[in-house]
Formats: sequence, structure tokens, C-alpha cells
Amino acid sequence: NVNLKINGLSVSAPKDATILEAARLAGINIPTLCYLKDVNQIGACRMCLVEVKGARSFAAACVQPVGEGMEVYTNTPALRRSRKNTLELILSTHDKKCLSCVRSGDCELQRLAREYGVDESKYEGEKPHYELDASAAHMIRDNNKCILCRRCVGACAEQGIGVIGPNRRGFASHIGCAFEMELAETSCVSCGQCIVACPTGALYEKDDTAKVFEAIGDPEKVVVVQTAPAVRAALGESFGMPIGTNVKGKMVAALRRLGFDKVFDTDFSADLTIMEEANEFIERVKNGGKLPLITSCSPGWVKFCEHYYEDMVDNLSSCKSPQQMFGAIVKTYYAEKENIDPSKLFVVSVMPCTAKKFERGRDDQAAAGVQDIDAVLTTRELASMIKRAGLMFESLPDEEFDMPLGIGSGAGVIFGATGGVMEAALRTAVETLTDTKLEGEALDFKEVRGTKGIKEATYKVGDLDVNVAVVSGLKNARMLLDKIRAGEANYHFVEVMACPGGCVNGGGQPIQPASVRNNTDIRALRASVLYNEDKNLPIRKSHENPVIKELYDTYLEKPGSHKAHEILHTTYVK
Ligand code: HC1
Ligand code: SF4
Repeated sequence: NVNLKINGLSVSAPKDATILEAARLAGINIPTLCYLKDVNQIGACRMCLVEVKGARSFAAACVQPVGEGMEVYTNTPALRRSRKNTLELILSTHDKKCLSCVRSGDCELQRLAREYGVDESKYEGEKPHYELDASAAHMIRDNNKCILCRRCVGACAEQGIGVIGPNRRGFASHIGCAFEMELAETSCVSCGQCIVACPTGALYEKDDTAKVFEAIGDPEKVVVVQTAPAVRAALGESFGMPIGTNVKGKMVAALRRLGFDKVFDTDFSADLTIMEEANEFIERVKNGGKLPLITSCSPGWVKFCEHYYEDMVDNLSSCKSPQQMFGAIVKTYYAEKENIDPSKLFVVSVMPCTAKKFERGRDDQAAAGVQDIDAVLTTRELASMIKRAGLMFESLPDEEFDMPLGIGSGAGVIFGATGGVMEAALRTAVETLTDTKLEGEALDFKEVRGTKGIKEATYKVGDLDVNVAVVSGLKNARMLLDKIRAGEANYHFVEVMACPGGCVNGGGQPIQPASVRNNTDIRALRASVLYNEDKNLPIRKSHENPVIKELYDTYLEKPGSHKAHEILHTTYVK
């Protein structure tokens, strides 16, 4: 550790800490805009400037390391003037249409502008004007609100994709794709990690709330909603609740009050995915099929695989994702059971994910001859609908999902965290292959839990030593796939989630500002919601879900049956 003084206070900080981190230890927040820990550490925006005694110029606290005996000042009149000026310059090219901006109220620029009392029109002059890029299925890029902080660029590079970056120089400098291509023309995988990294309203998901409100208001339609496992772990944040609060019951109550005819749970179809995927795994092992089997529920990952690892597309499980299986079952089994014309059913998904908006429109996702899913909302869009409907979220009662598609096992719940799909599949595969019953602690496959980017383990399943790997974040996926390709790793089963930490950290989740992201393990807090729910559920294995059993007994016959293939499986692009 080194000892230094910050604003006259003695502080001891690790020797590789930055001034920003040391100040935080002393309870002092230095404002930042471009800095996002591990994603963008370039010291470019000049908001975090501090005075260091004896230095000739101000230092950028986000990149400047601490030193023994250093004397730092974070809040002098000169610094306040400098920061105010920086903000006024940023605003000189900003369109300042804040009233209806999707980020109004949680925009980091807006907050700083207010705190520093900026004069919005100080540098009014020529302004660049950019067309919106609405080409992609999942998001819109509005450069008129971009402040060139490059957090999105860092997020995309961290995903190992790198399709956005700075174009041109000087006044014409802007973030875009190579050769000014539209996002849809690039290999963007729709993960939305750029959106949750953006401090302003320059990046946002395509808004489907109007379409959903309209369907709800249409008396001809039966509107069914499903919620992904990870949504309950984060929706509360949009209403000021602490990160890591499980709001399942209030979420269900809110959806019912919004007017959905049925409120169901994606956990149910996560269980269904496990039935099909565990069966696929067993079949591939028995029949010498392509291994490792790689999960296919994360659409950003699937797109990534199709784009960059074409030779491994056959490793992908042919299972549709739980989102799509849900829609497929509603429009076939449920429609028949309830005697509803599938074309009258409107199935909405609430997802922590922006790539689900893209997945919905993929080929071969229409089991009943109509699209399996009609609209996908992010967690943020659901929050906005709840607010617009005037529902006081915090005071809603806790309610239960509707039956029959509202039952999920604990295995389905943990899908939303990295390692969850693997653990869920193992619970079912081990019991199926070994004729043993897993109880208590034996149900926890702890080695594949936790937020580490790459996890490996070997489990004894019957006579077989099953080597598994779990990765989240596409940069990690790249590393692992390269190892597999080079024959340096011998896995049987691999789980890949596109977003670092899995769905809980998806691109559609409530946006936490850098000041929170830099100092809190959001992924772990949200994941703990799911593992706690799993621990306390009476049913923790997919194959013990009674509705799943009934579905096979009365309709699908058995996992991997002809009918199951027609409804629940899909194909990929090579
Ligand atoms: Fe996910 Fe999945 S876990 S992909 O992360 O397999 O989005 O939560 O709904 O489909 O169940 C997301 C979450 C989600 C699917 C499931
Ligand atoms: Fe990059 Fe993902 Fe944003 Fe596409 S959605 S630009 S892949 S970060």
C-alpha cells in the first residue's frame, strides 16, 4: 500500500490503484464520463481531472496511479471551472432534446450538467447532424446524443466484436461502423452491451411498447406474456430498489394489471429446453455425434458462432431457446388445449436481452405456421410500461404466475446466470444416465457457478467422465473455441452466454451508471437472486416439473420425438 493525502485526508491505497479508486476509498466521488472499469480506461473526457501538488498540469484521476506521499485535490475552484467548461463544450454539439429522451432522469451527462450548473447555450454554433441508424433488429444509434466517450466502443471490443469505432477526425469525428456501414450490415451480434455502457441516450433498444399496448387493447387477441429468469433479478432497480432484489411476485402483479390475459414464466420452457438438450447430449454421446455439444439459448452467441465459427455450427444444440420454445408451445399445445386459433394468440416476451428481438425474427421459428413470438420487450421497456400505466410498483402485492405454463423448477430459474444452463442440464443428465437421485448438496454443481469468464469441471456421469466448460462474454467464447478448434481441449458439453455474467447482465437490463458499475459486482448480486430462489423451490430439477411431465405424456410423447423436433428444434445458417 501507499500513503497519500486527498483533500487533506490521509488515505492508504493499494499501490496499483488509480487516484479515482483511492479517492473512492476515502469516500470521495470524482466525476467521470468516459471511464468504465475494465471496459474503457482512456482518460479522454477530462471530467475526472484533479490537482496533484507539484505537478505542472491537472491529472486524469481514472488513469493516474497513486504515489507515496502524493497530495491530491479533487474539488478546487479551478477544477470546478474546468469541469463546467468541459461539459459546456460537450453540450455545444449535443442535440439537448432531453424532455422525451429514453435516458432522461438516468443520463450521466444530464446529471453532471445539473450538478455543475452549466450554461447550455454557451458555445452555441454549428452543429453536426446525423441520421439515426435504425438498421439493426434490436437497437437504434443516435449520434446526435453521442459524447464520443467511447464506452460503447470499449464494450463492443470487450465482446471481441469491435464493429463500432471512431470515424473521421476533429469536428467530423463520430462513432460509426467501418466505411460508414449501417450496423445491420456488420457482424454485430445484437448483444446490447454497448447500450448498457452508454452514459447518454445515444444508444437504445427498439421500442416495442406501443405494439404491445395495442395488442393488449385489441379485444380479438389473447395476449400472453412470459418473463425470462433474469428479469425478476433486476426489474426492481428501475424502481429504485437495491440491486439483488427478487421482484418476481410484484412483476407478475404488474403484468396482470397491465392487462395481459395470461402471465407465464420462461422458467417453464427453460425446463423444456433441458429435457430436449439433455436428451440430445445423451444421444450424441451414445451415437458418436458431434461433441462438444454447445448450448444455443443465447441468440447473440448463436449469431456469433454463425459469423465467426462457421465450422462449429454443427456443435450447436438444435434446441430452440427457451423464449422460442415457449412461443411454440403456446401456439401449438396450449392453443389446442384451450381451443384458441393460434393466429389470435399474441405472445410477448420480457427479456434481459436485446438479441432476443433479433432471435424472434430468425427463420424456422414458427411452429404453428405463425411466428412463435410476436414481440420482445427488454426489462427496461417493461419498467417504462409499468410507469406509464401508473402502477406503484413497490406497493403491489406479490402474485403467482398463471397455470399451467407458470411453473418452473429451480433448474429453470438459474438459467439466467452463467453456468445455470449447465447445472440444470447436469441435474437431469446425471439422474437419467445413472438412475440415482440427486438430493440436497448433490444438486449444486458449484464448480460451474460464479461470475468467472471461463469455468471448467469434470463430472462423473455413470461410466463417463464428462468434461464441461462454461463461458460468458464473447471474448472468452473466442478463447475457448480457439482451444477446441486447435484440439487443445476435450470437452463434451459447453455452455456459452453472450453477455459477461450471463443474462443477469444482459443488454436489456436496467442501466446502472458508471459510478455504480465501477464499484459494485452487479452480476454477482443479480445472480444471487436466482440461486436463492432455486434453493428455496420445492422442485429443482427440470424433469420433475409436473407440467413438463404432462406435456410429454399427453402431447410430445418423449424428448427428441418427431413432434418435439418439429416444434422445439431449429436450424442454423452456415
Ligand atoms: Fe436468458 Fe434464456 S436464460 S437466454 O439468459 O436460455 O434473455 O434470463 O430468457 O430464451 O430461460 C435471456 C435469461 C432467457 C432463453 C431462458
Ligand atoms: Fe457491439 Fe453488441 Fe453493440 Fe452490436 S450490440 S455494436 S455487437 S456491443
